[in-house]
Amino acid sequence: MDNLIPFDGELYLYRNFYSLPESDCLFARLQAELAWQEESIFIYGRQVKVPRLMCWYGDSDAWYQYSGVNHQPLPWTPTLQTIRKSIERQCRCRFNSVLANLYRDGNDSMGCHADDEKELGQNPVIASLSLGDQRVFKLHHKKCREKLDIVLSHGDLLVMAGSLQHHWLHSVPKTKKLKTPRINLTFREIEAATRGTN
Ligand SMILES: O=C(O)CCC(=O)C(=O)O
Ligand SMILES: [Mn+2]
Repeated sequence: MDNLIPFDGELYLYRNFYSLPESDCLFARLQAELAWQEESIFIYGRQVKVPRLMCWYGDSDAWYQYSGVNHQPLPWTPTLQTIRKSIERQCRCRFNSVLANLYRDGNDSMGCHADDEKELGQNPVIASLSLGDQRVFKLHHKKCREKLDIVLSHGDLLVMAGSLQHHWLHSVPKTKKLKTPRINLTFREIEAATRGTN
C-alpha cells in the first residue's frame, strides 16, 4: 500500500474497504442506531453550534475531549464492534474508541485541525471510515505550501499514521454542491496513562 503523503507523515487509502451493499447497510444502521448529538462550543463568550452531529463510543475508560468538553464514551454497539474488528485486522492495531460524525448536507463541515491531543499519544494511528455521500478531505502542511485533496466515497477507509498529526492539518470544508448525508467514523486509541485525567 502506497503512502499518499509526500513527507512528514503517513496516509493510506483503501478504496471500497466495504462493498456497496455492505456500505449501504452500515450507513442505514449507523444513522438509525447512534445517539447523534448537536454539540456547542464557546467562542468569545458566545455559544456556537458545531456544524455537524457527533457522538463518542468506546471502552468505558476511554474519555475524550472534543468541542471543549470531556465526553464519556457510550458503550459499543454491535454494528460499531463489527466495524472495529475488520478495521483492526486491516491496520494490525487496536482501537478502544470511535468518534462518529454525521454531515447532514453540504453546509455541515469540519474545520482545519490535527488530531494531536495528548491522550492519542505521540504518533497515533487513526482509521477513518466514510459512508454516504462523497466529500473532499483536504490536507495542508503546517510549514510549506504542500496541499492534498482526497475525495472520500461510500465505503472508503483512510488511515492516518506516523508523524502526520504533527505536520499536517486536515478538514472537510462546506460545499455548495447538493449533498446528502455522510457518516464518518474515526477509530482511535486513547492511551491508558492519560485516560480520564483532563
Ligand atoms: O469526516 C472526516 O473525514 C474527518 C473527520 C475528522 O477529521 C475527525 O473526526 O477528527
Ligand atoms: Mn481529524
